[in-house]
Amino acid sequence: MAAESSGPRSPILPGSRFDAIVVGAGFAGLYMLYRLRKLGFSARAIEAAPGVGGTWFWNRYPGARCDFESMQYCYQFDEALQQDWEWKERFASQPEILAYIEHVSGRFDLRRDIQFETRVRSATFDETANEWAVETDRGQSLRAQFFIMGVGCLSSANPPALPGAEAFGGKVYCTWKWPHEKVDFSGQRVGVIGTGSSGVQAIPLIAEEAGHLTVFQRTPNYVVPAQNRALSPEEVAAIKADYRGLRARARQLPNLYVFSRHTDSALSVSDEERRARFEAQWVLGGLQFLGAFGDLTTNPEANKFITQFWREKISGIVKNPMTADLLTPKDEIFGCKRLVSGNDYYETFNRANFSLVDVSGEGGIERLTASGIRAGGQDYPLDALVLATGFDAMTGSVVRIDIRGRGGVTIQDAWRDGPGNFIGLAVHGFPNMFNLAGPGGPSVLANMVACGEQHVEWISDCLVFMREKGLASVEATAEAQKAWGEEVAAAAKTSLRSACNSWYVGSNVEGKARVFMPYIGGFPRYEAFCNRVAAEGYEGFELR
Ligand code: NA7
Repeated sequence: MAAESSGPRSPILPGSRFDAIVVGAGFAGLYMLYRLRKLGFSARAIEAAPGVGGTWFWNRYPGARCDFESMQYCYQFDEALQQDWEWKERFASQPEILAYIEHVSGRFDLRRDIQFETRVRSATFDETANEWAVETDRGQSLRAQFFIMGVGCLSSANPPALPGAEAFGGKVYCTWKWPHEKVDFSGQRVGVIGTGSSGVQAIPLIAEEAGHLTVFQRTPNYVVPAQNRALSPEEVAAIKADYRGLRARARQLPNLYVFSRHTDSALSVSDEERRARFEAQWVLGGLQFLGAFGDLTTNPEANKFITQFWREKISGIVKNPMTADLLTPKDEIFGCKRLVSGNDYYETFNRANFSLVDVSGEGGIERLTASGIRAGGQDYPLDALVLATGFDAMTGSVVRIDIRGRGGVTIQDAWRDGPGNFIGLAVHGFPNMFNLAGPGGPSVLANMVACGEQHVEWISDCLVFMREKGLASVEATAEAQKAWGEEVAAAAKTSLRSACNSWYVGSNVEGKARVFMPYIGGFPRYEAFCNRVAAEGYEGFELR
């Protein structure tokens, strides 16, 4: 487990001038640091947490687990590393992932260039020197030619403004900043707000411990059983025998992820065949359900079959018909919000110590009181409240830094109408700045670790190119950025996901511009764009 923040704050490391400053020591930031160092660039990573891991450092709530298979949701840049590490479960738990990231940072001695417990407050581009002036919350002034953000897509929390919060006498826990010590809910009356991945993963485990658990649900989600299990030595050995082959196959797939996927239309088969296919994907478990047919998230007719299937599944599991009905998504488009991969989620609602409260109505949750929650005119007494209310996704962690590019333009202004960028990596007006695995790239729609690696390698190549040519700055042109924005928007139009509310379009954050942020055109097409740009001498960038 990561180092805890007991005792004095992590020391301030010496040095104030670097080739690159990397923000964040999660999967992407760590690999960026490794790569920069290997290529002979001086680099410093700045990390707010007292340990490595990024989102996996903070999100340590009960049940936290990845929804991508562990043997693919890990680095591939080092063959010995991927051969040596032994994943225990098909879908790794947060402690296992954190242990892995800790192992990587130790194996490559990365910590010595990471300044922990420090936040980047501001980054200002100095047009005369062609470098970034970076200020931290510990009073440091650092400078670097390149400013590279690995700040994560799901790391800036979006807590609801609940009236009366200050009056509540119980304890409040947030899934995104869970205490490091075990929280004991034994015998307590616990409330959970939020039924996205975090809530769905935490609820069954909290229910086992709590005296009574009340879930306040605004929107029912599609929850597919993860079918998690221990990995057998035979399947691990089979993957390791051709790990490179598996990675190469993943690169040819839209989500950079090998799983059972069918490309035929849900409309092209009989009712029985369709039902059997859904059943088979359900048994396979997890996000693979999306691969049942090729048109589930593009064709409304195909999408509707899922709603019926889910209704039957839920009513087959949940005994109380009213609870089953509340849990059933009705008008929600399947796949609009991220499909949730859970363990024993629907089964948990058969417990005696459980209540499900619908807060989808006008007033929703009215307020917190001294002793609990008031919703729908009723009081629900609580000793503890768990918030699992999600994130200001994809842009939140970027725009909370005071970033100023050419002419003092802020990133908040530049992104007022959405996170414009070129191939997801760079923003016009912000020379020598790169953003890892964020909006404009496949990122959250694909294997985030592998996407991060591709970004890191692309940026590294670009920096080497600049060093060899003696270039001072690289900046996406306005034209290239506009054209890429059109490509991202055109790809989004083909998916039902762009037309409904979710964090993918920013609708969960008040006032946020509504734009489908990730690139849904598929990883192979995306990578081809990136490679073409590089092969043509960084076409679409102005090099000075
Ligand atoms: P999500 O998926 O954004 O889920 C947040 C949940 O919180 C969702 O059910 C929301 O309901 C609910 N919510 C948010 N605000 C409120 C208020 N004010 N009242 C009631 N309910 C509320 O976040 P997660 O952390 O679960 O998962 C994020 C990603 O991390 C996930 O997609 C995986 O990629 C990993 P809503 O649906 O908006 O009605």
